[in-house]
Order: sequence, then structure tokens, then C-alpha cells
Amino acid sequence: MKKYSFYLVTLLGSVLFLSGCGDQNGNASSNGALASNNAEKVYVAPGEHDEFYAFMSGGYSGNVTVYGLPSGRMFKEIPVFSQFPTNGYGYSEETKPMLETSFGFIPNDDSHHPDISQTNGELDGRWLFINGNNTPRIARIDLKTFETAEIIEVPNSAGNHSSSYITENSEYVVAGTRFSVPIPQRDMPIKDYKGNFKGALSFISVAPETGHMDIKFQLIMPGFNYDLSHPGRGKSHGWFFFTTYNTEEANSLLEVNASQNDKDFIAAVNWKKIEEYVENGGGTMVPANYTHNLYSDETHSATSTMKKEVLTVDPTKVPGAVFFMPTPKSPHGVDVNPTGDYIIGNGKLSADLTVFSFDKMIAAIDGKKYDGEAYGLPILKFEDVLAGQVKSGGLGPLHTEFDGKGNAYTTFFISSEVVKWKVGTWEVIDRKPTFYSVGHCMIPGGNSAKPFGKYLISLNKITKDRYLPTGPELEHSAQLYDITGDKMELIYDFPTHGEPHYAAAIPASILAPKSQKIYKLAENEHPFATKSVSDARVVRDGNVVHVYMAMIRSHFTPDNIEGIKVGDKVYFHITNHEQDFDVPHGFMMIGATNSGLLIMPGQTKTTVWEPKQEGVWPFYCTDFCSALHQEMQGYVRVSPASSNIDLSWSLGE
Ligand SMILES: [Cu+2]
Repeated sequence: MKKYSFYLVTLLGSVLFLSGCGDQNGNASSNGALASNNAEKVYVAPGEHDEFYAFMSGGYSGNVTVYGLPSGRMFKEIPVFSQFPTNGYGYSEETKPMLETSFGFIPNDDSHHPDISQTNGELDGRWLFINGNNTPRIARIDLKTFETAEIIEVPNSAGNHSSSYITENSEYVVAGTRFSVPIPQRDMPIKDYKGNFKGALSFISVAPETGHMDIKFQLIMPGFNYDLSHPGRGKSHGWFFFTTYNTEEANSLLEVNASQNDKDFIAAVNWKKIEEYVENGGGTMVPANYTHNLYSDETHSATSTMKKEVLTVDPTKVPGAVFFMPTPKSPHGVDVNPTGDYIIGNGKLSADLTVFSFDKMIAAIDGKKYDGEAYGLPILKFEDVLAGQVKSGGLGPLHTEFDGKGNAYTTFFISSEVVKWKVGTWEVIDRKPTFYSVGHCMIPGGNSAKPFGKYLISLNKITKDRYLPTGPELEHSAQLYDITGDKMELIYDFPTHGEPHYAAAIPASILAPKSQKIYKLAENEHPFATKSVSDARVVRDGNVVHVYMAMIRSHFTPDNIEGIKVGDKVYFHITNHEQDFDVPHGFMMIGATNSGLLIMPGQTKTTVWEPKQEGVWPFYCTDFCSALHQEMQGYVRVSPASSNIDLSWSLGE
């Protein structure tokens, strides 16, 4: 039995203690000369570039932010699951379909775990995947354009938390449900949860050339909470590991009722076996509503398609596919080392880490030595699969990353520290405080066979006194550690936007050369593109008016429009004719109730304006594009609804 109240008291006590008495500089031994040495380590001189791109999830911002390492400079916010007035994402006609779901249009979400696509277990820098936690979705960001290219909704899922992690050849991006729910959803008493609710683990295939996603199958598991996951790699490629909590299947006051069992499980899923099963016709197609939203760089537009069914698999029908490994103290993170030999379970109410051996797991499965079953799925004996325990001396382990040199780094939320330990001997080598209450840590390439073990970032939940106060709301804090030596060294703090729940990073040398600079105007296939200024025009269809507009430094074509009437619905389809890197133009129309636009060179975007009052109303470019940017403006004359003034448009007349 868990001594719940004891842990709660210890937990609160530890947080207060650390918050009140922490070493404010993080490293008393590196003051003076050593501190200035640290400054050099993070200093990227003006005009020089960072060594790594880091992609931070934005948590409740729904987005992803891009930072440079080691400088901590923010380069871009990429809108993913949230409307973004800065550039019109989710407001423009072209991008609104990206946020369609089976629940309708949803303007935001909670983005958690980014992961970068892989080839042969190494980061290939083609795509970044990230989960929408609240309304379950997985997004794919194209790392050529740093734009969201695709979003697929995940049905039968809720609190899409154990997502989005990628297999070593990007065969699948995997999404596991945190909340078990009735499958299919139906009206039933909540108290009948136990035995009736189910947890779906979704394997979403990624097309090798295009990256296009499709739900290959959903594994319908017992009604536990599936918290985090990681793929096997190397020798364990073909397996996927998921932590569970609430194996008690409590439906209320989980902080007590889901902490009753001394051990929950890590579920080991042989996805290759299930893939084979479904390819031979196994599984059951069931009705489900979920959207698949795809953006095209050719039409500069997204489409949203409602899918109607999904293939489900009952794991008890596929012998040898799913096993449970008992793991102490409500495990949170599950991580696999770069060679794929070890699976690390972090019991978040524990002091010790539990390390399982993949070889021992296979031997136990082959020997059919089980410790009972749960809902028909075999439970392996803890002692049979255990490789070792890291006696850390910390409290509240959450997540582990690896440096590729045989060391592991585990974050401890309650004792607020990062602990470095040796894979294989399980001995603790070093520990450093974090400020404060660290969640995930991240090493570039940390979820791959080839980490780049130079820096570690801790992503801290509490900022408090690290920066100048900004009222009650503080941005979360990231801390950068140099991990090249035996001992970790805290070298930098920087704030991050939203809740940077997790992050993924990659050497700039892989991404930067592939980064797209413009969209070619000649290849623009947007149906409302104005590819030549001679095509600029205004077309009326009842009370709907389409403005085909072009923009180039420093004017719009046309810039005078007459014949618009009160009650019209005016679509501005605007094409940026620039073909130079870093020359977007913006567009804002007075009184428009949606958003402005930021239009990249060669791109077409559309916004809608519904004039309510007669008059002469201006629009202008919002991006300071040239010395004559202030001259980049125009007027629309709006006449009464009963007016018979003809439509006309002009430039320079
Ligand atoms: Cu401009």
C-alpha cells in the first residue's frame, strides 16, 4: 500500500524548502572567473549562428516556439493548434480548415511533446510532430517551411498525453490516451468506469515520401491512464512502451484512489506483430468521426476531411503482442536508451528508478513466466525483467534523456534536480539543482539512437525569482547545462513561451541548408491567385465580392476600389509578388473582425471583410517592407445597399 499522506507531506515540504532556500546562482563554485567562462559558452556573437535549433512545445499556447542553442534566442513561434493573429493562421480562409475537428472549429489546444522524424534511428530533420492534448490530435510541421502541414484527429482518445513519439524509421507516430473513456462514446454512469472504460493506443502511419498521416490501427487496452510512451530502438525496434497509472481504475479523487497499488504497469507493445495481424485482415473497423486536415504548399490552402471509421484491435486476440511490466509508484516517464537495451520507468512518487532489460523481457516472454494477468493480458514478473535500480537519493523522478556516451540524466520534480547516472552500473555520478520543479529535460537527439550530448535543457515549472517580476504571470524557465564534462554545469537561464512542456532539438547543420526561402510564384496553384498584375480584378456574385489583389514593394494592385455596398461580403485574395527572401507583406482592413494577414513571397492568402457602414475605408501593409512602406495603402468606397454605383478598381489613375 502506498503511504499517500506521507508522500504528500514530504512533497509539499520539499517544494517549500527548495523554493525558500535554493542556491540562487545554481552553482556556488562557478562564481568569478568560472562564471565569465560560462558566459562565453552561451555567447553567440552578433551575426553568428547557433549550433542547435530547439523546438519547445507551447503547452496551453497550443503552439511550438523555436529557439537557438546555446544562446536561448527565440527565432519563431509556429502556430499549430491555436489561432495566431500575428500571421492570420486559423483566421485566413486558407488555414481555417486546419483547426476543424469532429467537435467543430477549435481555436486552441494544449501542445505537449514534440518529436523529430528519424531515419535509421537518427534525426533526419524532415518533420516535427506534436500532440494536441485536450482535443486529441497529432500535427506534422514541415521543417523546410517551419509551418504546420497536417493535423489528424485521434478518435476514442482523451487527454492525448502519451504522444507524439516516433519509431526509428518514422514508420509510426504514436498517440496514447491519458483518460480512458467509453469506446464507442455513449451515455453511461461515470461510476461504472471500472471494467467498462477503455484506453486507446493509436499507431499513426507516416508516408515515407510525403509524411502524410493515417491511423493504421488503435489498440483498445484496459481502462488505465496511459501517461507517456517511447519507442524501442536497435534491438528493441518493433516494440513500443507505455506507462500506466490508475490501474485501480478509479473515477474520482485520483490523487488518493489511483495511488493504492504499489505498482502500476509499463505496457510493452509489439507493434510489428499487430501490424502483421492487421495486414492479414485482423482487427475490427468501427464507426468514428475524426478530421484529417492537410495543407498544400502548391495551393497555399488547407482541406479538412471527415473520416468515418477506424480499425481497432483487441490485444487479447493477438497472442504475444502486449505484456505488462510491474513498475513501482505511479510511473510517469518511460524512456529507452540509445542502444535499445534498457527501458527506464520513473515512478513519480518514488526515490528510485526502475530499469528493465529488453533481453530479460524477451526471455521472460519466451519462458511464459507470468505473474497473473490483467484483462487477459500477461503480467511479467518484476524480478524477471528488472535490470537494476538507480538509488538516486532524489525524489519524484519524471523523465530521462541520454547523452550517447553511456550516461543518463533524470529529472526529479519534488527534489528539483537533474541526476546524472551511468547506464549499466546504475551509479549516480552527479546531481545539480534546477530552479525550480523541473518537468522534462531535453538533450538534442535525446529520443534517438544518436544523441548530441553537449547540452541539456531543464524545463522548469516554477520561475519565481529567476527574472524580474512581471506581475502574477511569469513565463516558464528553461535552464541550459553544459554536459560535456564529468560534472554538469548550469550555464544559462532563459524564459520560454507558454508552458514548454517538452522539447526536441537538432543540429542547425541538418536543418538550415534545407530551409525554404520563398514560395515560387510560378508554382502558385491557389485558385484565387493573382499571378500577373493584369489579372487583378474585382468580381461580384450577388452580395459576395472577390478582390483579386497583388502586392509588391510598395503598392497594392488595385489600391482604389469602388462599388462595394453595405451588407457585402468581401473576400480579399492577396498574392505577394515578391521573390526575395524575407520580404513578406501584411494586410489589415479597418473594421475587419477576423485578423490581419502576413503573406510570404509567392503566397496567396484570403481574409473576409463585411462592411457595416458607408464611407471610404482604408487598408494598408502591416510589415515594414521598404522606405516607402507607409505609402503602401489603399481605399475601398462603401455605398448604401441600394446604391447602383458600378464596381470599379484602379491603380495610379
Ligand atoms: Cu509592404
